[in-house]
Amino acid sequence: MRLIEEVIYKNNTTKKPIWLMRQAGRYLPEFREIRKENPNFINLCLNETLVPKITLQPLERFNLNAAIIFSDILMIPFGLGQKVDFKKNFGPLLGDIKDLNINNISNDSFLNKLRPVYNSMKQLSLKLENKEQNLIGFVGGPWTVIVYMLNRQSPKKSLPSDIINFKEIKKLIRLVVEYSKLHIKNQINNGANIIQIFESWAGLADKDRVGELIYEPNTELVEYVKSLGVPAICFPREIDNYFEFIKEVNPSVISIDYNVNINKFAENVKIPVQGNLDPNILLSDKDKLKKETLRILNTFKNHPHIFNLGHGVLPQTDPNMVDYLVNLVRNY
Ligand code: 1CP
Repeated sequence: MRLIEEVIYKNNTTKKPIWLMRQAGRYLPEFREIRKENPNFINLCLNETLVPKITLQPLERFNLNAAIIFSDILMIPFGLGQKVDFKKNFGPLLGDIKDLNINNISNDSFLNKLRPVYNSMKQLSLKLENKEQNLIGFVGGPWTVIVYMLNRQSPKKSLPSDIINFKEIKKLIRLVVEYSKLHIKNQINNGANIIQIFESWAGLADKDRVGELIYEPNTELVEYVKSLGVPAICFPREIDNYFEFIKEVNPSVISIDYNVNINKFAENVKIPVQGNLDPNILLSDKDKLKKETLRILNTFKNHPHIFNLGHGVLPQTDPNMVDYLVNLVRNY
């Protein structure tokens, strides 16, 4: 059993595994090198030579406990046939959902588009077979995915009213849930042994509709992941009430954002916790980083805990700071 699984299944509190959201990416010069030659981000995510390579780049540098496949939550809209681009210095840019022809979507059409992701996963699982690292697959939370599908770009802080009032929101959530399950199943069948669900825009869901928009779809995915014998980590970023989320959704692990006050958190939850260092601390200095890292480790000392950030590694992060952090946690 690998370390993260020991924390999840055996409630091990003495060992503190670590991986980082966005651990592969723009803060690594070796990634930027590849990215420069591959301006089309979707094509990069479908490249069966480069995806395993990029996924393993952070593991070659740092003593991490997991690899997370280099991919994106927007591969689901892409698989459904929506246009998805990534513009430099802007982020994702999607086509109009009106152009999406529901009648043309089938399991076969979806799987044919995403097959390279599963082939990359298979290669990675063979490479990690006898290693101590877990292999994490992921999907976006259904709400977060439809926020991009409808808004066509990052919502940043708020959503336009035509999205909030979109009449067919339930139908769209159903579609995304069904294909997320298919995506999860194929990642697990090709070797993913943990699934993380990134509900990054949970904080933007209408408080009165959090049940139908967040809890119900996440519960369905968590139950599905567990039924396939794999743990499900949920990251409902900036959700109003983490305790209610845990009670309603019952994930294997709750991943918390960096705004969560952890002082009272551990004593009020029974499940393992993942998080929650502010990625901005990695931009400061080693003293500050050490102090904050030890505060988090000490707070979760007697609780099953997977060390991680409260959101993704920022592009301007110095890799030496990441190395310092990983060693601090592994030697704790
Ligand atoms: O080089 C570039 O310009 C691309 C930057 C980039 C990268 C490195 C994007 C575009 N996606 C990724 C990879 C990625 N995305 C991973 C890889 C695995 C890892 O190392 O962690 C993962 C897990 C994601 C997941 C993802 N994509 C999320 C959920 C996590 C989060 O950050 O909240 C979201 C919201 C996206 C959408 C997306 N894709 C890319 C960007 C820049 C964004 C965010 C845009 C926004 O702020 O709304």
